[in-house]
Amino acid sequence: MISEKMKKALNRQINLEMHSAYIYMGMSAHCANIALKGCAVWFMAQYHEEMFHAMKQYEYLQSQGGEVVLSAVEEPLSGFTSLLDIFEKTLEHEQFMTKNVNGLMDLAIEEKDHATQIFMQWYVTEQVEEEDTVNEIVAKLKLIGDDKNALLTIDKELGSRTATVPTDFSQGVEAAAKVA
Ligand code: OFO
Repeated sequence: MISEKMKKALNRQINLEMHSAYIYMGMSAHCANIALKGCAVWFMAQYHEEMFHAMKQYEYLQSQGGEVVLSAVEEPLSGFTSLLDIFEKTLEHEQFMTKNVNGLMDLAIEEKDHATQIFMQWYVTEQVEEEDTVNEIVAKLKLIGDDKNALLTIDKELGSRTATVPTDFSQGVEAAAKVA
C-alpha cells in the first residue's frame, strides 16, 4: 500500500521527467536550427528516454492503486550560447534529476516501502549512466574548443544515437518494453 506522501512525490517526479523531455525536445529544435543535425537527433533520442521514464512512473503509480495527477510542465530552458553551453546545462539538469531520484529513494526507505525502493533502483542506475554519458560529451567539447571541424565530427558521432526505449505506450509501458 503506497502512502499519500509517496503518491505525491511520484506525481511530482512524473512532472519532472516530462519537463526533462520538454527540455531535450527544445534542445533538439535549437540544434536543428543551428545546423547541428546530429545533436538534434541525440536530443530527440534523449526526449524519448525521458518520456519512457515518465511513463514507467505513471504505470507504476497506477499499479500501486495511486492516482496519476498531471500538472503544468515548466517552460524548457533557452538562450543557449554554444553547444558546450547546451551540454553543460544538460549535465546540470541531470545532476538535479539525480537529486530528485535519490530523494524519492530516501522517502521509500524512510517509509519502508520496499516495492518503491525496488522500482526506484532502476532510476538510480539510470542516472549514473546519464551523468556519465553527458560528462564525457562535455569533456570532449571542452577539448575541441573552437575547432569547427572537430565540432562537426562530434555532431556526426552524436547523430548515430537511436532511441533504445519504447515510444508507443498505447498498450502500456510493460507491453511496449517487451517489443522494443
Ligand atoms: Fe529521466 O533521466 Fe534524464 O532527466
